[in-house]
Amino acid sequence: EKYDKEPSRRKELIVNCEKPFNAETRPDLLPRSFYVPNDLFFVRNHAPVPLLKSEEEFRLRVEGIVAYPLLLSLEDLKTKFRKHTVAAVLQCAGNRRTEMSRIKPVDGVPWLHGTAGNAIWSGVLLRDVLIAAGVYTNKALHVEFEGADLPPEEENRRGYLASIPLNKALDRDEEVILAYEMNGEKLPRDHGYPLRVVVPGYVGARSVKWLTRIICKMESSDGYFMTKDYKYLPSNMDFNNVDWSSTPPIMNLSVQCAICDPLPDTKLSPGPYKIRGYALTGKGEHIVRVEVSINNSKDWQLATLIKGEKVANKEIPKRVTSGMKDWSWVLWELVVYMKPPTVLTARAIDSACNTQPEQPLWNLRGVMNNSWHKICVYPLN
Ligand code: MTE
Ligand code: MO
Repeated sequence: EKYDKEPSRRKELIVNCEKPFNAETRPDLLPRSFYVPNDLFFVRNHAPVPLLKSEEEFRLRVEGIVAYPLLLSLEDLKTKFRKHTVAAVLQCAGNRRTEMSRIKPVDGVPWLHGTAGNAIWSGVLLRDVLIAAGVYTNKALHVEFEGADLPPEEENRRGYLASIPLNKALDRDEEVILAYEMNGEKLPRDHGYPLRVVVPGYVGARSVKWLTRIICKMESSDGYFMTKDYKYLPSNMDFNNVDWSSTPPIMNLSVQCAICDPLPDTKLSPGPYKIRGYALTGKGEHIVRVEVSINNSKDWQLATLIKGEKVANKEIPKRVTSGMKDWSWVLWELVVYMKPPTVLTARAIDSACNTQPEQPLWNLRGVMNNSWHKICVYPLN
């Protein structure tokens, strides 16, 4: 059986699909710590988790439009390159898809708002590896990543594929890394052991797990998840008239905000409550404001933002970059007196004044839903 070597998993995850394993964090667990514990972090797999015989045997190939193709062991990466640490949120483009499907059915895993998570990633800068390989910056325009897993969607291709622009990869302030640690621990199998890409500020689909190959190319990847999925299609397209080439692959995250505690449809007696959630954005911008309404979007109050920097009382290592960009989420909280039934709404604004739409913009794949987050709370009896 292809799925009999899967890792063990926490029962607290909300499982949407066992094979391949797809599970989100129960949203009310998310704001409990600034970094989501590894075993509670959402998992988005498209195939069985690849099994590595031994760490010593692992090799990463770096090739394509480069002067010096490389074959690197994990030891090479750890000893020949400077270690880099970045705190970055990962969010699946399908986060909050279920809410969008209330407008009209969409195609994809029915996620709530639990497919986002903040973590500390350590490894080496992709930039350093590409420079070591002598990438031809006058010719190559994209960097393609290949994972060791084989999703059925990839058909006759080699593995899970995605690419990012070479500019993003080479810019040290973008902090794209090849990570072998997550929150200070060895990368867990579900999250890409032994090596994954982390592309800060991009949708999760570009952060390729179980990375085995990097290819510098002229064109962006023709992988399934670049060309026929993770696209924000026009709202008039459905399966009968879909034209995948009409729309580019999604890269940057947009402003997002979610109420995590209380959970939707919770029954509460009247009283003071602390509402909690997360907010995030793309392009290295940071969240400057979260507004919350407890009377169905009539009046708004400012939530307190929590920008944690410490993990287990240890400062995360100072960035070697200019550090002007922010790839983490923020947590937020607001104490209010609630009298159910009522509708709670939350919305965020980032440092480039990006805002969220009031309603989801429906699209076939149900991606990039960043509309105002609304949940209902009901009286206890
Ligand atoms: N990489 C590989 N090799 N295979 C995958 O199925 N899924 C992608 C991305 N990288 C995927 C992958 C998607 S769609 C997301 S949202 C993130 O991994 C999820 O990362 P996580 O499972 O560590 O949370
Ligand atoms: Mo995803």
